[in-house]
Amino acid sequence: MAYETIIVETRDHVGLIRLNRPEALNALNAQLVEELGEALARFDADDAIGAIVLTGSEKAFAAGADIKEMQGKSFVEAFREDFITRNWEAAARTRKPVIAAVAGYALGGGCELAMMCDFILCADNAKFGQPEINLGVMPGAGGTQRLTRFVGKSKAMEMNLTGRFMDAAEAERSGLVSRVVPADSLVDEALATAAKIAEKSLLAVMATKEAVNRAYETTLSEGVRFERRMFHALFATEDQKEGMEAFIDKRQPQFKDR
Ligand code: CO8
Repeated sequence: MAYETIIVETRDHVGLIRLNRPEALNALNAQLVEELGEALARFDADDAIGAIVLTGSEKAFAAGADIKEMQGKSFVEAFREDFITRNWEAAARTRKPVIAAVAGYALGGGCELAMMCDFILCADNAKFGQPEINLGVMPGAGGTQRLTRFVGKSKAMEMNLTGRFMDAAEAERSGLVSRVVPADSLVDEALATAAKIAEKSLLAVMATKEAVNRAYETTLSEGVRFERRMFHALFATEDQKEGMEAFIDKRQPQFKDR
């Protein structure tokens, strides 16, 4: 599949997707969102892939939805097409882990896209923000919801109401990102992290991802019950037998994702 707005590569068992509209700081237009949805779905369905890295350039992960494309839209158009929701949610729908590797700007829809991934590694030059308020609108893809869950009401409210950007240190301090790394090693670090995940049993990885995500959707007692049931279910896999046997035999496990 020939893509025009993203670059897709495979490194060992990791799928790497780079957003690639340098002329617009990777602003997310309809074509990019469509292509990204397609690439994520392909990696999700590819048995050779165990984890996915989504990144941009050193200057921008993505500076938001494409304002030039969006500007002329009417309410009726936006509402009838449910303005780009279908593929926007692709990162959140992917069952394999998706790591956002963010350098430079992650603004508006760019910040929302990063937050749809399973975790965010960022470069020391990263800047996160929800500046939609400056355009006379508000976030439309999770900025008021996911950011609040990540960093708490006070910070999310301030960022959404003022449009102020958060730098990498603040993003790490507030729990928005898992780690900050030097900009020139961001993609390598994200690929190494993804490769580590890809070595595990895919079944255990997917079950773990589902269980952590459940923490955002339900009560503690329901979440813990869900976790326990998933834990029990993994005893039906060959990978559980192999993983525990390998530990006892003092060797590396050979998982088969079965
Ligand atoms: N859309 C379109 N083009 C953009 C965008 C964007 N979001 N961001 C930057 N560009 C373009 C600029 O227009 C410029 O193009 P040109 O050279 O043709 O003039 C080029 O990229 C370079 O940008 P700048 O010259 O502005 O670069 P600077 O380094 O001076 O500034 C900034 C960088 C601070 C990132 C600045 O570009 C900026 O403020 N960009 C807009 C950020 C923004 O407001 N983002 C939010 C957009 S709205 C949104 O994301 C809503 C999402 C809702 C999703 C709903 C789904 C259902």
